[in-house]
Amino acid sequence: MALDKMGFNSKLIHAGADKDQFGSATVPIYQTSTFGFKSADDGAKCFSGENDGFIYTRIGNPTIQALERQIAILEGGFGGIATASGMGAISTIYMGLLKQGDHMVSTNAVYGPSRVVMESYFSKFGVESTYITTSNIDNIKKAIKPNTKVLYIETPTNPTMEITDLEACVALAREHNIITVVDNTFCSPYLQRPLEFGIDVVLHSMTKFINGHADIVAGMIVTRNEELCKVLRSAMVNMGCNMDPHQAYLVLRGVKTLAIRVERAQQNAIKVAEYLENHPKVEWVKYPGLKSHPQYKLAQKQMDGPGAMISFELKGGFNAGKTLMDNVKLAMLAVSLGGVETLIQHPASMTHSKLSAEAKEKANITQGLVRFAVGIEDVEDIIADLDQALAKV
Ligand code: LCS
Repeated sequence: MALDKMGFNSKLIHAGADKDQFGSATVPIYQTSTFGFKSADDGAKCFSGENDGFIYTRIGNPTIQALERQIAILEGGFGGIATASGMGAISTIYMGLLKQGDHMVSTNAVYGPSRVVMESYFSKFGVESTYITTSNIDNIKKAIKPNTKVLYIETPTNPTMEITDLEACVALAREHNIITVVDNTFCSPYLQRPLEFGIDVVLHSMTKFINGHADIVAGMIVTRNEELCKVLRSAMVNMGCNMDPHQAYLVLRGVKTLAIRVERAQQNAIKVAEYLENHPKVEWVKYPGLKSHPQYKLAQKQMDGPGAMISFELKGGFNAGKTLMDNVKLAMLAVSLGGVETLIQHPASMTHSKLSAEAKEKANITQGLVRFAVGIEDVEDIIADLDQALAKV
């Protein structure tokens, strides 16, 4: 059966499984830095692109290529570019798409370092950027300038769970000849496929849901067309943001269970979000599966489910949140998300601590905001853990 005719679950199992000469069920780890050429002519032709043999692992490797193909198929794109980390993917995109004098419009509540890289480093080379609440499309319209080249969207945002209308962004960007980029980490391709809405480039921190087992750091870019794929692959290869074959093997192993992991974590998250919303000590909860979420309808339109990330604030603000974090026992007090284990963290002092106080305020990253990444444990245990910790607040 052709891969493109398969359902999502079948693609998870079969799209990465390039068979080797022995018919192995999994993709072998080609743990090599370099590949021998058949002849001097073959070497020259591999470099010129006439022959498609492998050359050197920073440029390409069979284990990594199997993963790139699989994630590109899951996202419905032309091709994938694997990177050492999610930040490697983001830096590659900035480097590949922007030059001196260009401008980028971005979501203000993006993952902290996605903004730090642009404001602290790319700004030194004359790239300008503006950060706004992209869930309001009028803000994007106002932020676009004649030199805007990239519209960079994170939806839902980390950690504020704000949702941006992908279709509206594409329509607006096309009017102005702007390349659209979406960080799809919080959803994974199981819950959201931005290329289907016309987005040009998708990226992932595969450290999160795609790998799912909290044992590696990894990134991926998927482009809708060949031209963008070439530009970004060249940036990745030349900057050395490449993945390692062993890393690729672990992601190929983890991604097979993406659908059942996300399904289970999401079922748990719906119950946890409802529990929190009804708790007297909770001030507010932001979760796309709750009717109280400001973009609840939009989430239903562009996401196949609300996911497993929740942000909330307790009535006692930061001190109450601190007491909660110090008293949970099953939930691990740690950054990251999308693994099988439940994690809790405080964005203002942890993942987003490098943002200025003003940037945090504009992005709604309040001092009291607690981020909860729901895992696949028994939901009764997750709720009992929160219950005993909240009793101490
Ligand atoms: N994009 C998003 C939405 C992220 O959440 C992260 C990491 C990245 C990109 C960067 O990926 P990495 O290089 O770490 O693979 N988010 C983290 C977080 O929320 N806690 O710790 C890391």
